[in-house]
Amino acid sequence: MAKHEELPIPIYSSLEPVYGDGSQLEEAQLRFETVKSKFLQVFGHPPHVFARSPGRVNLIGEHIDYEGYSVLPMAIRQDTIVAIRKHDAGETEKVLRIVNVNDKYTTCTYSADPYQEIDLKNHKWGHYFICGYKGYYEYAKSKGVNVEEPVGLDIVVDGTVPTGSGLSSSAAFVCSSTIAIMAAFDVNFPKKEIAQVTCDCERHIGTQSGGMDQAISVMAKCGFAELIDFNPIRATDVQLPSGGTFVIAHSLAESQKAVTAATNYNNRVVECRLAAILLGIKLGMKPQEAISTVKTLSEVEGLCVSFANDRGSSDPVLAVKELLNEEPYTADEIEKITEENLPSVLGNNPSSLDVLKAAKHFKLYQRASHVYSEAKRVHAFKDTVSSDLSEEEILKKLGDLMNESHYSCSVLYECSCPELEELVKVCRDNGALGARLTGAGWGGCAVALVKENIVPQFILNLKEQFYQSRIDRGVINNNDLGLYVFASKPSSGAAIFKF
Ligand code: NG1
Ligand code: MG
Repeated sequence: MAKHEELPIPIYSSLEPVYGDGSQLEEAQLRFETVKSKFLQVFGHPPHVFARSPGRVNLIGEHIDYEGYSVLPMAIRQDTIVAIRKHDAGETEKVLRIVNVNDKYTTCTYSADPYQEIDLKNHKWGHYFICGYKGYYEYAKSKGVNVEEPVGLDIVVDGTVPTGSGLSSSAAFVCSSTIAIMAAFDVNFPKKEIAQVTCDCERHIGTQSGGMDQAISVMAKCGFAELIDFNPIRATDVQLPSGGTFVIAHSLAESQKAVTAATNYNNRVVECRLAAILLGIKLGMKPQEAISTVKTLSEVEGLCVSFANDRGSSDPVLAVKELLNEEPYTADEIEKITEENLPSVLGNNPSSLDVLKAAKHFKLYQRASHVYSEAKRVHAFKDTVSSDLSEEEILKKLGDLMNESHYSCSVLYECSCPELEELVKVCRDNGALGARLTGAGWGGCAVALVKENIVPQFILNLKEQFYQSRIDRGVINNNDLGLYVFASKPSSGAAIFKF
């Protein structure tokens, strides 16, 4: 039997295989009806095909995917639906018209040129569709697929993944767009290849992302979290202990990652890259060799481990401790070691240059310590789940690992914020076995591991102790609380619908 990740995206003629047969199905039926009538109303035709792809919650393994390390997310039920119709070759208007069922997002129109530049200075929600559009053409071309001349596309989008929340609304949108475009052009590829294409193409938005979000959105399986490995992308099912539930809670601070990339997300990617190069040099590589070959911390882990072995340990963090300065580095200090100026060390990549312009100093020791220790926690989490400990002990250990992960994100990686700190504390005070920020951070959601039998009370307590004051101040509406705090089961991955 072909491996799950080798299979193409499933094509269904009804909603049940994805949305089950309960209340979720009813909600989905309504959404698909709304998308379809919007389509008819705006374009005067029904769509040819629909695609959907879910958001995700990362259980553990934060900010390490772009360093080549495995992560452990699960898909959530919230998703993005994209309905699409390809114009006939005869239709003259070669534009992509992208409409959202939510009027908050105004219609975006782009040329059908697949090689157009995305205007990053002028961020628009439709840009994520264009990422998928460009990705499809780049990929199809590389595969030798006979790509047709660009034609116009009509598109309607409906998303339920809250934006800026660390639940990957962006990947849900990019993946559902890419898959809808493929379906409109009547091609389908193995999931692991689509996971790679969508990861690569989301970078057109200007973030130097890893591949976690797209991989889980495309490859998720209902009922399982997945251990996602990179290079090559692979997904291994992880069955979570039944006595625990993951509760997702929004800090109500929005994390605008595309807008703050230079100081937050891309800054950390650059710091990790510089840390890796410095470690490579300290461990015997010639500066030129390190600059041209070392891209990630995982690539110098072997050297770090041998260094640690010589001192009777196997922990790469030991090499970081001994070889990097705990004090932040200035650009000058790094350049003395690399013997080359930083812009050229970073290949003059435009988004890295933005980082250099904005950065005062570089905390290489802290970032590398986070990455190496977090990578270990992912494997400890996976091993704990499949160990023969009692369920009680398993849950306790998973909670501890989540707490350690949060501490590392907060103190070493500095990607938390006051609202997340408060929320994580409220979660722990109310009986969570562990709680941590999830996703990129700097706002967005926390995820808490809670014993199944206390979930309703736990959510009530969060309401009282975290959300009520914000409802009183008008930050959110009482009726919307269910959008901001909810328990989540592992949901299924991307799908195509042809009715
Ligand atoms: P968010 O911002 O939660 O979608 C981002 C990255 C991931 C990963 C996490 C941090 C994108 C599309 N996603 O996720 O690849 O690096 O941060 O673990 O940028
Ligand atoms: Mg995102």
